[in-house]
Amino acid sequence: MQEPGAWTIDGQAYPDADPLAIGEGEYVRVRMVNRSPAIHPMHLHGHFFQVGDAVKDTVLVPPHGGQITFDFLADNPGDWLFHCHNVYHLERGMARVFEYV
Ligand SMILES: [Cu+2]
Repeated sequence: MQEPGAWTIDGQAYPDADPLAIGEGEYVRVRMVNRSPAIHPMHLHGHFFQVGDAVKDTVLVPPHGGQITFDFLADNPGDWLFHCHNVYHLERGMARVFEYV
């Protein structure tokens, strides 16, 4: 059970969240659906990705069912946090770790 007020990604609130296993050299597709009423500026450490014509490390996911999909190349081995840049969301669990395995 998540505590009330937690912000989750796929039902898990960091740090009580499973790492997301990726492999070096893979293209990783991240598909996000925002079912909350808040906008989420999602930030990936250690990598860049393309959204439209722009190369970014942060993308805004619109509220009320907004969807964003991006791909990144796993070319920087390590453990990398992927999190909402709204600090009050991050502090209540809105993060996961991409872990190279
Ligand atoms: Cu957020």
